[in-house]
Amino acid sequence: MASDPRQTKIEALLGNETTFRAQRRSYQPHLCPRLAAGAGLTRPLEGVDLEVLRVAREQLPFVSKNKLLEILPNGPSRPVKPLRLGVVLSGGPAPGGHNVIAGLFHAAKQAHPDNQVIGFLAGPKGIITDKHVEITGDMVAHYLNSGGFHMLGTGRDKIDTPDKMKKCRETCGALQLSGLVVVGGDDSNTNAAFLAENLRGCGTQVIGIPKTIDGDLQVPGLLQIPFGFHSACMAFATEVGNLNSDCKSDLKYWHFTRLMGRSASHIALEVAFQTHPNVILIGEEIEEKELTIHSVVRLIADVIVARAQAGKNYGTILIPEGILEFIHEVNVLIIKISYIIAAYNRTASEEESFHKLPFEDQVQLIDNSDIWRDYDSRVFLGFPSLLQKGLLLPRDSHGNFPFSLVNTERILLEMVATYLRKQRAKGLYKGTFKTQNHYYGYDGRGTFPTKFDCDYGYNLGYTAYSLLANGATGYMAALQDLHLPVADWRPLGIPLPPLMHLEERRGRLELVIAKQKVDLDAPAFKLLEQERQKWAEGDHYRFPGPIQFDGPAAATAPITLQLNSLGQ
Ligand code: FBP
Repeated sequence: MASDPRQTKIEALLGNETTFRAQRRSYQPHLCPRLAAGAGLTRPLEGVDLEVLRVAREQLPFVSKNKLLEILPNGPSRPVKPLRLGVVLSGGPAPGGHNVIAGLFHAAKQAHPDNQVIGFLAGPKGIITDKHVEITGDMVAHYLNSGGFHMLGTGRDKIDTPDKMKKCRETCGALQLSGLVVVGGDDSNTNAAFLAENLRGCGTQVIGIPKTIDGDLQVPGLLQIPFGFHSACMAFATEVGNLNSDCKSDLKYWHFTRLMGRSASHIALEVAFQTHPNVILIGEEIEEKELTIHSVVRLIADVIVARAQAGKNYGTILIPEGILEFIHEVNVLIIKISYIIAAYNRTASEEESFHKLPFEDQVQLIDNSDIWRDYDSRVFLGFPSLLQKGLLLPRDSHGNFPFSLVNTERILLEMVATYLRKQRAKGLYKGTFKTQNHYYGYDGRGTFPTKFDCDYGYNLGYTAYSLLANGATGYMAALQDLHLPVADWRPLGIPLPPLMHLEERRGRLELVIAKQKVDLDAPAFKLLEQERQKWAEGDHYRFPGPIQFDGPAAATAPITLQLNSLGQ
C-alpha cells in the first residue's frame, strides 16, 4: 500500500528524532595519535612527585603502590584474548559521557572483535544489584555525540559498606569482568579507588574517568579539567549572554543568576570570561578575604549604586551555587548541622529521622546540641528564612550539602534589596531596582556536548581501555595538554590514592578524592581581577551564542584553561 504523504509528514514532525541530533551522529570524534593505533603500551612517567597520605596507604595498601603512567602508541603486537569489561556512569550527568562509552567500546572492538562491554544501569547501584545490559554497536552509534547519561542512567550510591562491596565483588565475579570503568566526579572516583583495592581477588581491574561539569576534578600539571565542564559552561554562557542582550536592550532589570557548581567557582569564572557580567562572585576569593554574607551583599550593592549614578539601572550578576561554603559563618553552620543531623539519625528510627520532623523541632534539636553555641543561634536566626530552611536540607549519600537546592540568588537578591532600601532612606541610592532571578544548572549538565567534550570523552574511553589492556588498576584516565589540538593530547594513567585526602563528611573524616578549587594565583583569576572593574562600570557584554558543531565557532576549548596555560 502506498504510504500516505500527510501521515509521513506528521510522523516526521511529531517523532522523537531531531535533525540536530541525527546530524551529530555522523561526526567521528578525533583520536590523538598515541591512542589511534590501539591499546598501546604503558610505561611509568618519571619526574612527577605524587605523594600518598599514610591513611590512604593504610586503607588502600595495594593501589597505593601505583606509579604515574603514560601511554605510548602500539609496540610489538601481543596475543590478546577476549576481555569482558564493565562501565558505569556515576553522579550527575555531564555532556560527553556517551562518548566515553563509545571510545571504550570502539577501542575494545578494535583490539579484539569478541571483546564485550557491559553497561551497569542507574549508577553504582547497578553493580550492587547486578542490573546491566550488553552494549552494542547500534547503541553506541545511536548515542554518539549526544548529551545526558540516557544510555545507562546514573546514580549517586556510595559503595561504603562491606556488604555493598561484597555484592560488587559477586557481580563482577559472576560476569567475569576483567575491567570496570567508573565514569564520575570526586566521589565516584573515590568509589573507583576502593573498588580497585577490593576487586583484585576476583580479577577485575578498575579505572576511573574524570567527569563533572563542576570542573573541580583536576590534578595540577596532569589533568586540567574533567569532561563535561566545557559543554555546561557554554550552555550557561549562552543563557547569560542572552540575559546580557535583554538587559542591554530593555535597560530595566538586574538579573541575579546562580550557576551550578557544588563547591568550587570554576563554572562561574569560565562563564564570566564568556559573557563579561557586571558582577561576578568567586567563592575562593570570598574565603580568602574572609567576607561575611553582609559584605558580599554590600559588594553587589556597591556596583548597583555606582551604576545607578551613571543612569544604568540594569546589569547581570553571576553567583556560583557553592558560594555559601566559602562564607565562613555560613559554612560553620553547614558543618555543624551536618554533624548534628548525622549523629541524630544514627540512633533515630526511620519515622523519626531528622527530615521527618517539623521545621521548629529540627531547629530545637539543633539548638540542644552540645556543639551548638549561642553565637551559632544568633547567626542562624539573623539569616533570611529561605537560608535557614536551606541549611537544614538533607545531605546526599556521600554527605555533601545540596547547594543546588538552595535559592542563593533569591537570598542574596532579598538581602541586597533590604540594603538598598536603607541606602535610599539615607539618600545614598536613587536608582530603580527591578530584578529577575535565574538558576542555570540541570539544563546545562543535560546539554549536547561541545566538540571539545565529544573528542575528550572519546579519547578518555580509549585511554581507559589502554590502561585496562595493560593490566592497570586503581588509576584515573587522563589526557594532558588539553589546551592544544587533539593531535597533541597525551594519554595518562594517574594513580587515584595520591589524589585523596581526609574530608569532613556527615560529621566524620573520610578518605575521598580532593576537589580542586579556583587557583587565585593562576593567570585566569588574575586577569579577571584586571577586567572586572571595567565590566562593572560599563557595558562590555559578550554574547557567545549557542553551542556550535560545525565551522570555526565549533573549535573552542574553555577560556580559563587556555588562559592558565599561558603561564604568568
Ligand atoms: P557531579 O559532581 O556528580 O558531577 O555532580 C555535580 C552536580 O551537578 C553539582 O553541580 C550540583 O550541585 C549537584 O551535582 C546536584 O546534585 P543532584 O543531582 O543530586 O541534584
